[in-house]
Amino acid sequence: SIPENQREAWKKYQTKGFSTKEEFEKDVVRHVETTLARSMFNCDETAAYAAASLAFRDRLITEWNRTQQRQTFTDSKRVYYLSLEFLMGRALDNAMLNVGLKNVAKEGMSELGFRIEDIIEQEHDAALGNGGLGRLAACFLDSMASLNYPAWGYGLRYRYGIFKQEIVDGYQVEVPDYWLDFNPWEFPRHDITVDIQFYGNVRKYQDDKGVQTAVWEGGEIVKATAFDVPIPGYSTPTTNNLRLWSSKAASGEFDFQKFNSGDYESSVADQQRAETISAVLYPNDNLERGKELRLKQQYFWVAASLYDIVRRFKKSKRAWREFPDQVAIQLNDTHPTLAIVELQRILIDLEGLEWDEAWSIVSQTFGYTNHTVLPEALEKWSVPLFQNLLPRHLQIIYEINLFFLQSVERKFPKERELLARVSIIEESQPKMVRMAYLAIVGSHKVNGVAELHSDLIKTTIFKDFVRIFGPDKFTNVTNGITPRRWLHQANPRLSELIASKTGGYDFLKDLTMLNKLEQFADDKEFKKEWQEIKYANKVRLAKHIKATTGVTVNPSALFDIQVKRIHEYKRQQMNIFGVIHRYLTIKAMSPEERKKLAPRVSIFGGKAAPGYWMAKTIIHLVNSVGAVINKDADVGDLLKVIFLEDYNVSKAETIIPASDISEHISTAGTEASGTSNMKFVLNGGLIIGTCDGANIEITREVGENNIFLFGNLSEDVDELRHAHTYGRHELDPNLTKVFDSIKSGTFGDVNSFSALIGAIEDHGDYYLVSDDFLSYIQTQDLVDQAYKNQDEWVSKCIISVARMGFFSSDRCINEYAESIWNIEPLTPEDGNTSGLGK
Ligand code: GLS
Repeated sequence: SIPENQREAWKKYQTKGFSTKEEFEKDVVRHVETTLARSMFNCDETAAYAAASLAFRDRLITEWNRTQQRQTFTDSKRVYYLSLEFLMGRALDNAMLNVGLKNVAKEGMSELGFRIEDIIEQEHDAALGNGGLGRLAACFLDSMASLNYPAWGYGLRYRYGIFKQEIVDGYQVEVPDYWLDFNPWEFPRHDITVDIQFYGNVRKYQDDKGVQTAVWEGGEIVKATAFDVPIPGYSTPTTNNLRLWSSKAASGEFDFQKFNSGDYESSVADQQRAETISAVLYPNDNLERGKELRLKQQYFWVAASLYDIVRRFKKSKRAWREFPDQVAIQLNDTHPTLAIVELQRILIDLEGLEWDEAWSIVSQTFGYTNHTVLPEALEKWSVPLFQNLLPRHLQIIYEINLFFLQSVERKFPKERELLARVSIIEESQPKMVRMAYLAIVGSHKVNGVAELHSDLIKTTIFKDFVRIFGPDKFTNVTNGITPRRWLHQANPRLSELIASKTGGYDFLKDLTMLNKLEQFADDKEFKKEWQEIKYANKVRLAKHIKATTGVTVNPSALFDIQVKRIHEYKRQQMNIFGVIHRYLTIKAMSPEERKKLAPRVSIFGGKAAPGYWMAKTIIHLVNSVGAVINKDADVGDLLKVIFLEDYNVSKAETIIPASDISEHISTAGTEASGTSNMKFVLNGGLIIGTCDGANIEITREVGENNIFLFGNLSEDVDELRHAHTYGRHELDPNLTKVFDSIKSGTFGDVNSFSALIGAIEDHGDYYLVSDDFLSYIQTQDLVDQAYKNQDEWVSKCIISVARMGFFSSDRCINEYAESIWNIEPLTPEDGNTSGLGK
């Protein structure tokens, strides 16, 4: 409907974004001088980072616009990925590499007087997540854009991401992470707002025709404003969108009347209460606490996202029954499960559909991914809390449950206990809403994140539901990682070496091409280069260790790394007990024996949830052990123990490429998948691990000779736990010696660590540390021996990398797209885009 002459004018001045060094420099200088109001005389590295980012942002937004127009014009089915966490890390380096202009930027910045490495370092991580679950969402966004899928992410724009961790006197101290001071990667959309209702009551009435309608009225309104983050695909024309919602009081202003009448505090209270909703990320990984504010966050985010999705669908003027042909919504864990209820509410209360028709649409639209079997992480919400905050939703949940239980009763008429077991409402005091059950009932597919995990959910926590819905509803999609960030960006030299042998950088789009490396596993020249790169990466990490901890480590030593959230089930305590065992062994060795030993640096990193006292105690023990061993001149380089402060995505990019061996040693059956295991192997490090999560599939791919597996199997865990409780629980003698040394005060105040030891000695050793300890230290000895034969070791690393193609998140996203979302890629060649594509 736009007249031709106007179209011409728009087209003529269409923004293109730079593509040459000169254009880039011009954009940078323009941003420094106008957007930032500075000049060449006061452009420091922060300003240079800002200007370079803005130049890239301009480019991305041009592609973003084209992508969105293309998706609208072709009216293609989109997937919406709902995740309460997106652990994005830094954006500039990623944007430069994905659009293929890092070299242009490097040369351009150099001509303007800056080193690109220094500019990249200026960026604050976008840390809107806790750990694996949030980083997975970020890898998925990268893959969806790189594979040209029409996809949106929806999340919350927390003012404070995961806290910054400081180590003070060996203890973790949490410091707020205020990251929004300057964030060039987001576009505030003040025109895109949604009013979100809380509290109030439900009034039911019958119209003239006797039809019952429910009206949710009263309560409180909070405003959601959209902030968009462009997500560039690697070497594709697609730039997708991550939409994050920020909360504000509906009026957006404080109450002047209250202010004038002297009621200062309550004049701003409404506003502050509203802003609290998107203020802070809950810092728990694999733990739910049932706090009202968390439920508020969930509903706020889900309601705003659905409003947006439904509005977009309604523009197409299609019939409601076509909704599942246009829209797929993936629930990243149970956190967004309310979306199921909200869509049902929209359809029956606001759009006037019949219950059954609405429910059929809803249950075809959603897919649910489960990320854990740990009972403490399974979400349950108290019914009274729900009743107060979301009264209409609770009614709908009761209806969903009623119809569901009726169908179960028809199918299994004589099984009363089954009904109680699978009810969405748990008959406890108070009653609880079981969110995972609601998610299963309201989705057409449920998936786990690695084979073992997907099997476990079918045989344990969701067993009854497999009987009810049949096995086809349950499926597996093994997690993956993006090779763009976790190889190309984190390890540019290795990426270059691989490119030189596999025929360019195509392997970054088809990771199975890595298999071409296998033929070089015995190639002397290649192995030498490989080793040099690993050594250089270790030197880089050693510098970081020196700068942050003051400890000097020898880059020729074996680097043994365990970085992840601190959790008893991940068993960092077993690792540090193993380190103490090693220390005691070295101390008892003769000088000759010591000469035969491979020097080792044990590196730990990770955050403990602020309220997780046992996890904090583990951090304290690691630091206390390090303080003693690192000062012990008698041991010297043979053993060093490092705790790296504030582990996050950007630090992971330095740490992971520097590992010789990394530890993935969870109690079998507890780690759903793990994804850092994949990152470490992809960067040419080997793994010591249990038969858990994706370790099992990594073993299948790389071969048993190229991984160090140990410990009990998941099928034996229950029996062992049972034996601890009801039999005599004899500890492994090696572990007893370790405990004795701690108890004798070798590592400082004995009382500090008594709970950690007590959990194993007196409280049933739930995580089976003692049961696996001997196998663990013996396997560590095998690692030592293997490392001494560097020639073979390097071959193992090369073969492993060559066989890692399966673990690309591209493979993973293609599986979701085919088996769950039913969506197709979209490129400018597809459909008539009226010349909108390139
Ligand atoms: C997690 C699991 O603990 C990890 O094993 C898994 O790799 C990750 C992504 O699927 O999800 N679940 C969770 O609550 N936090 C995680 O990191």
